[in-house]
Amino acid sequence: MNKKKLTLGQKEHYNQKGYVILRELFSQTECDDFVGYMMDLHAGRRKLDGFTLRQADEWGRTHNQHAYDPIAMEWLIDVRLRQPLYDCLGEDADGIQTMYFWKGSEQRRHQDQFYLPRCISAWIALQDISIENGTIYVQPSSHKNRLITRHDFEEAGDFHGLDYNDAVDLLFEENNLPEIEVEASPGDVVFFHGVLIHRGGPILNRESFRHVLANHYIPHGLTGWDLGWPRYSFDGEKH
Ligand SMILES: O=C(O)CCC(=O)C(=O)O
Repeated sequence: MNKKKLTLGQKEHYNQKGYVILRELFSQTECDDFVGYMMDLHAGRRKLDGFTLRQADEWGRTHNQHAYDPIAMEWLIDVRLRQPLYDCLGEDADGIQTMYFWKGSEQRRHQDQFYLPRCISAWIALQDISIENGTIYVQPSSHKNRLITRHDFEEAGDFHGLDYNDAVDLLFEENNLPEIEVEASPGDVVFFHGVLIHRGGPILNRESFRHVLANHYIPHGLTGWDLGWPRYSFDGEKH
């Protein structure tokens, strides 16, 4: 394993705030190469079996590209991500999901563990990212409050009758904590807790790109993973 552990301060930041940013974990060249590759795929200059966009709109995003693309797989289980994930989770991680964004998502507030129980995220900036091109906004320390689950929408549930994102907005208000935007440069990685409330911010410059690979992981020892997707350990093992 790459032994570069999080410092005590970084661990404390993750535990208290629900996220930690490691700067320049990947090089500019690696980021540029990946962005170039993704632009080529999008333009059809390169062919890759299985390559599709998740949404119908022009820039959409890819979903679980690692399942058919060895390059995306390398980015999911890159050794430099292993120790930070270990330090945040307290155990080794398995990769379960990748999403490549060419542009900002403007996705409403949510908690990733609603979709992927026990997950943690490694959000990898492949270029400069700010409020201009639709960075993510996080509500620090919101991971210390509750996770909204599907049970909350059942008849006796706390958020019965509400739309999921409206429910998260309510929880966000109740938390009464400030929200901050993430500023990132190529190669920076934001590790964040799956209960942390976050969103894709508005894109102020509609022409701008915002190349990001968002990876999701679950604890290696987690049993009862029922989404039916394969999980990949950092040793490259599929299980
Ligand atoms: O990058 C974004 O805009 C959204 C990412 C996100 O919500 C996630 O990775 O869970």
